[in-house]
Order: sequence, then structure tokens, then C-alpha cells
Amino acid sequence: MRTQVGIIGAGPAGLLLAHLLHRAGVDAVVIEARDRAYVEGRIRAGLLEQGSVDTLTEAGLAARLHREGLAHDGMDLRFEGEHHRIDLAGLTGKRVTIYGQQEVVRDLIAQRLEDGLPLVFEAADVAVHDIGGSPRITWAGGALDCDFIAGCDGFHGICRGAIPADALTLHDRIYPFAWLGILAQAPPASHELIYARHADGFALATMRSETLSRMYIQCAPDEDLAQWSDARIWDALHTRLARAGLPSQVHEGPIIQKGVTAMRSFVAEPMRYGKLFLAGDAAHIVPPTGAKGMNLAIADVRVLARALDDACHGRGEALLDGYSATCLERIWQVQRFSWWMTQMLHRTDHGDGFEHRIQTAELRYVVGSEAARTTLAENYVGLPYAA
Ligand code: RFL
Ligand code: PHB
Repeated sequence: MRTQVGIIGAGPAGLLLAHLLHRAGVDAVVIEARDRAYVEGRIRAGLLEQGSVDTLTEAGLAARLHREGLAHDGMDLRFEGEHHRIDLAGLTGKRVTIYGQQEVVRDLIAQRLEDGLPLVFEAADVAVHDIGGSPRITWAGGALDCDFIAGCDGFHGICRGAIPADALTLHDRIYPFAWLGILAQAPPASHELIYARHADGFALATMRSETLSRMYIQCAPDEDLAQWSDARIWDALHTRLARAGLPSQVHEGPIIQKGVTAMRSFVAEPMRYGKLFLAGDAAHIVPPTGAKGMNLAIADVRVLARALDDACHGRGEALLDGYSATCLERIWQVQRFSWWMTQMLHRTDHGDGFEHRIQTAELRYVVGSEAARTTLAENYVGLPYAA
């Protein structure tokens, strides 16, 4: 029997798409390369835009999110020892929510299994065939004929590479810095997020709960973690997050996870070839400074689910034909914002202090102008979805 949609990848994009399709009465199979424990344990994004929370709520997936998520009405910007609160709710009427990506993924997997719907873990050697005609997905020990394939297999997946190179335009910027991220058993520095621009480099204090801190510091892309003792990490955080004349708010505690994340801006266009549709990180990457990666994946699959619903129910392919262009409108807005936050907050100096002074001027303008604060806030809480 033919399945309507074959979905490759059980990250937020693939799992949410599968759920939205199920609610629309479209059958789908999700095929994931890794095992369930690995997928559920992968620590990544933490911040949901208001629209992402609304999407998960409307899809009936947000009971735990509303119990355990931490809603934030503002965030802090720090530079030159100054600290300034950006009143996100006051400026936009919207808020953001801290809820780990792995919690979103856990909720989605639990729902899928409870619904008794197909989700294949540990699928080795996944490949796609005849994507311009009658699509077929194969893996070690399995095969699936389908009408459409959704490539939700992240940046390192196989779907984007299955599209002929001359049918894709790739835009790629790799930044000359990275983030060293830690998870620590310590109360968050503040109940809202703190983004700090410091002469030593960027720092971000975020959290996963009232007792679990997530913190990042700018480092080199090839940074050797062995050079970063816990004491050195705490020192860097105290220094970069300091406010003049006030004690550092950073609370130390056991560090239970450490890792380095590379930073890039990447877009593959168009996000479709024949019957294959790319969504989420398979099609685009943003530097994490704007907290947008998972939110953009959710925005893509909202559009794709509606389009596949129409196509699979005989209501035509106009939305599918418009899928890539509709998504790319938002993607480029989000790319711009993520790039802007990144270049405003990271150390990019060439040694003469020029970039540092430009950043200070820009940050002073942002905190000093309601128009500029509103621009930041509107993008941070999430731009409205296309109708
Ligand atoms: P994912 O989550 O990478 O999922 C892809 C899935 O596909 C599987 N896969 C395959 N399956 C079958 N066959 C193959 N050949 C396969 N190849 C791969 C993988 O195992 C995986 O399960 O992509 P998706 O669903 O598009 O979701 C995107 C998000 O994961 C990503 O954009 C965010 O994590 C980015 N991001 C953030 N986004 C936010 O919205 N807010 C944040 O606060 C935020 N912070 C972050 C971040 C990413 C970070 N890192 C580590 C990259 C902070 C960090 C540090
Ligand atoms: C996180 O909570 O992991 C997080 C929050 C905001 C960002 C990036 C990461 O900009």
C-alpha cells in the first residue's frame, strides 16, 4: 500500500509535521536514523516564540509545555557594564517561553506512540529514489512508496543532497567564532535571558528550569574543550555578564554538559524538488543568537502541513507550489534578524576597536530608542505568520 507522506527525520520539524498531518487525516510514516533515547536526549534549542507555543497549543500538544514552560515578558541586554531590560510584552503584546527542544520532541514522540502511528527509529542507510516521479524511501530492512517526501532530516541529512546540485542555490556564511555551551545544576542568573556583549566576547545566560542553567560563551570554532576547566568557564561568565558596581548574578553549580556549537547562516533555495519538500534545518541554518532555529522549523511545517492536506485531499497543489516561496519570505526575515543580533553582540574586532565602538553605538541606539527596541522585540518574539 502506498503511504501519502514519507517523513525523514524525527526532530521537531518531522514530528510536528507528522502530527499536523494526522490531525488533517493524512497518513504519514516517520523514519529516523537514531534511536529514541538519543533523539530525546539531544540538548539544543530552548526558546519558543509565541507563535510556536500557539501552534503547539492548537495542535493539542502543549499540556506539559504550559505546566513546565517558563514564560518571559522581557530580556536583558548588557554591554560596557550597563544593563537594560527590553520589555518584550510591553512593546509587542507577546512573550516568549523557555521549554527545551528535547521536551518538545519528547511530547511529540509520546503523542505519536500513544496515537499508535508509525515511527521507525534506527533506520540505517536511508535513501530517497525517483523524487521527480514516484517517490520511494528505502532503508536497511525497509521500504516505503509514497506520494510526497518531507525532508526533515536536519542540516546533515540526506534529503538536500538528493536534489540535483544545479536545481539548488546555496547561500552559506560561516562565522569565525562559535559558542561553548554548558548545562549546570544552578539557579539561573536572572529569571529572564541575559545577552551580553563584552570585550572578551559574547555571553548568554539562559535556563531550562528554576534549578538548571544553560549558558553560552563565545569561543573559537576549533576551541579545545580540554582547555576550559569549570573554573575558567565560571570566570568567563562572571566577567562577561558583570554589571558595573554590582555583584555578578551568575550562580555556580555542577556542570553536567559541555559542548561547542559552530555558527553559520545557510539557506538552500528552492525548498522543493519534484515530490521532495525540505523543511527546518535541512533547508536552512541560523546562528543561535536570535533563538530562531526550532521556531523556523515549526513555521515551515505549518505551511507544509496545510499544503499537503490540500494536495492529499484533492483540493489542488497551489499551496504546495507556493510552499518554498511562502517559507523563504519568513526565512530571509529571520536570517536577517539572526545575523544582525550575531554581528551586534559578538567580538569581531580586528584589533583597533572599530567594530567594538560601532557595536556600542548600535547597542546604545537600540536601548535608547523605543522604535529600535520595538524592532528588536517584534523580531525576537516572532514575526506574524503569513495568512
Ligand atoms: P533536527 O532537530 O536536526 O532533526 C533532524 C532529525 O533527522 C535525523 N536524521 C535522519 N533521519 C533519517 N535518515 C537520515 N539520513 C537522517 N539524517 C538525520 C536526525 O537524527 C534528527 O533526529 O532538525 P529540525 O527538526 O529541522 O529542527 C531544527 C532544530 O533542531 C534547530 O534549528 C534548533 O535546535 C536550533 N537552535 C535553536 N532554535 C530555536 O528555535 N531556539 C533556540 O533557542 C535555539 N538554540 C539551537 C540553539 C541549536 C543549537 N545547536 C546545538 C545547533 C542552541 C544550540 C546550541
Ligand atoms: C537556549 O535556551 O538554549 C537559548 C536561548 C536563546 C538563544 C539561544 C539558546 O538565543
